[in-house]
Amino acid sequence: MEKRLQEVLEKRFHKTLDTCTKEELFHALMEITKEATGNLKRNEGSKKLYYISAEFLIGKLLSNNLINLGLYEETEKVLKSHGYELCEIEELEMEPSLGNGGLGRLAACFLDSIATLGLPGDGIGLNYHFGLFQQKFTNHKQQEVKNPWITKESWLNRQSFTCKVPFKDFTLDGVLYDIDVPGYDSGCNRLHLFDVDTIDESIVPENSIDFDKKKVQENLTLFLYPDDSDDAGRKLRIYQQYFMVSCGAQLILKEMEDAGYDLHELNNHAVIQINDTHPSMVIPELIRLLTEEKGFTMDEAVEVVSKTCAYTNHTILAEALEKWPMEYLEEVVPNLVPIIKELDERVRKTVKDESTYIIDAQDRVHMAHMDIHYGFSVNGVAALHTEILKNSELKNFYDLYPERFNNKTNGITFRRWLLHCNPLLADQITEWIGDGYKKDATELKKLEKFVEDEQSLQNLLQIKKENKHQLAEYLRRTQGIELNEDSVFDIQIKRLHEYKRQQMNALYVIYKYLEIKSGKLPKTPITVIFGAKAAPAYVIAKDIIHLILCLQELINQDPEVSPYLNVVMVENYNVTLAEKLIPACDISEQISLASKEASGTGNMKFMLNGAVTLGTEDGANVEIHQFVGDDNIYIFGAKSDEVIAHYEKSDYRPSDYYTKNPLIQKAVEFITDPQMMEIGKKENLERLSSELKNKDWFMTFLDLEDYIRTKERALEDYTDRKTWAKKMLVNISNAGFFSSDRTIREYNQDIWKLGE
Ligand code: 26Q
Repeated sequence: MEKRLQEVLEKRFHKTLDTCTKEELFHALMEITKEATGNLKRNEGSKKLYYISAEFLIGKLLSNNLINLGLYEETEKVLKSHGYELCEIEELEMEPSLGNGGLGRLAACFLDSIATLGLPGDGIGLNYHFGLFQQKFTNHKQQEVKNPWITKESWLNRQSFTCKVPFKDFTLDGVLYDIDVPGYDSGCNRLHLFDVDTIDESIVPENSIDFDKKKVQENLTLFLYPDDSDDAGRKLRIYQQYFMVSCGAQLILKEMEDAGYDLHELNNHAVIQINDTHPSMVIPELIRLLTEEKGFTMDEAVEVVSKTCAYTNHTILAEALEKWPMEYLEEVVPNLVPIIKELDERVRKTVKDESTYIIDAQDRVHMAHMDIHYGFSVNGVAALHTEILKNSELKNFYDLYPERFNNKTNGITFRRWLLHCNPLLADQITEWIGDGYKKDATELKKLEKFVEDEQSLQNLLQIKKENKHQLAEYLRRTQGIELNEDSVFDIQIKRLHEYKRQQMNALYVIYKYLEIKSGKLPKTPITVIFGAKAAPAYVIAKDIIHLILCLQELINQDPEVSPYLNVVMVENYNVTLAEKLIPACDISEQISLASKEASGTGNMKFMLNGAVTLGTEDGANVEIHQFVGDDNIYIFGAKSDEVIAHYEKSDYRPSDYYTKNPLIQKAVEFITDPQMMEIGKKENLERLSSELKNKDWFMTFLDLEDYIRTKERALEDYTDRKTWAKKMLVNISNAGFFSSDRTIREYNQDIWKLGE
């Protein structure tokens, strides 16, 4: 490594390891890493997976790739001997922001595991130049600015593949950039990101995310749209989605033909995993290409495509299920309209249940319905989620096709979420049980024998303390935030959404503030940390950010309260910040309204890093609970059945709780307290308060009292450090199941069947 580094620095910059700048060193390391990845063997086989997704939230790649290539330690040593830290070089890398949250990060973890397991499987997505917006706070509000992450030299490798994508009034040329995906001690796959050569970054002003929405040729791949977009944004999303699937479908067919396969046997050589409904148009697009260009009859095309495509559902929120007005499709992708109508006709001929039709009475196209009728597999992402799909949300489809439904509980890659982000813990685990767990995560179970060992528990606490210190240093340096390192770190980091109930956590903060004001001091100081972006058009979500930022100022400036309670909202929460926050966490907040969070994956990352979950019986929390047992998790709140019943009967009234419960009333009233109004904006605080009192669609008040009680219990238990350390260790030892290697093995066994 040292020799190669010196060579590259000399050739590129006429510098040496002792004279180069950190930027030059970063670029040399990137070049060497790309070279080493390029030299890996490609994972191959007679059948290949295509994981098609509008999002791949891959995070920074330098350290991750060095780890997977087995070069990390050597590189670290060489840099150290010349006075550099690898982690400071890594800070120069821009984080690609090609995802909103869970679904995009899941796709990235999956790519890592697919490559690691040696399976031939590539990702297909879009190369958004500015990705998801960058979040700035001004006047206690979120501001969105563009995030130009692509630098002159990057991980992207331009490929020669091109294709034409026919829209209504014009045709766009698709070009392809690949990012290599090295497996951990394994071969390599690729992430294919399609782009348009005519994109014009200059149509977006500095410090803004505005642009001319009509110039599709110039804007198609500029931005990733957040999960709650305005109308103009929605139409652009159809452009993006069709562009992605058309390019993807053409690439897949070309690879199949190049390999000499008969396209009539496409399903024997390719499987396409559709990541939520965002890529669903790949089904009609493949049918279009096969019938128009490859001489297939409609019957032949429909049959082979249906045997090739599999669909993953990530949500049961009705508003997130994509339904496109036919009018939009006619305006954007008229080529697909007759095919979608034909697919709908075929359903109408054989299926009685009108609720499953692709085109509804309002002439809207239900993407998920198309996926289920014309795919061979439908999966949910956690046990509870899949049960809810089968028994309520998609019941009518389950009745039609029970054999298609299956569960694949999500997972995370332990390379990034343990080895990279928490080297102290990873090294300690290796010392205790050897490094077999790095390839077989279930070996973590061996840690359980240390739960009665005093010294081991002390070590674990010491590691947590050091990680909290490192986080404090990092936030001081990068965001000017001061943390009380001796406080309990209680962390909620995820996209801002009412169903995730950051507002409930904020109400706890108010409760605690009022307690402290009345003289009831906590035994251990508490720091409540938030990180979240809100979709720019999601008004209430932005009001919740406003509330948190106002509380942060009020509390941190109050000398009576701030020694005991602090609120911190980190700016621009992203993968890089998650990697610093998670290892430092004591209490992991997973407090969604039961039935609403399909799985969650942050919950798994926290568990793996020795945080204890405070959560509802929702998503994968249910499975975490089963693994660690009642004593090692704090569960509260209504169960999913109860919540679903409330929705069915529409009998939840926030006012019932508000008027009867003085604790809730006092906390809610404080949102619009004069002190708060002085710091924040009346309009925002009043709107949020009235939303809670009158609507509270995600039933904050239903669970608030139990939440406060349970959180108080957790905080009390935290003071018994030894008992708490046991809980930490039990969580780590049971995290093995949540490795994405396990998830991917299951996808392969049950759905993809690669390498048979
Ligand atoms: C839809 C239409 C128009 C514009 C945007 C969208 C859109 C974009 C992104 C809809 C949804 C998303 C993202 C969804 C998501 O991240 N879901 C999460 O997926 C995780 C991985 O399975 C789960 O763990 C989370 O529970 C789920 O919320």
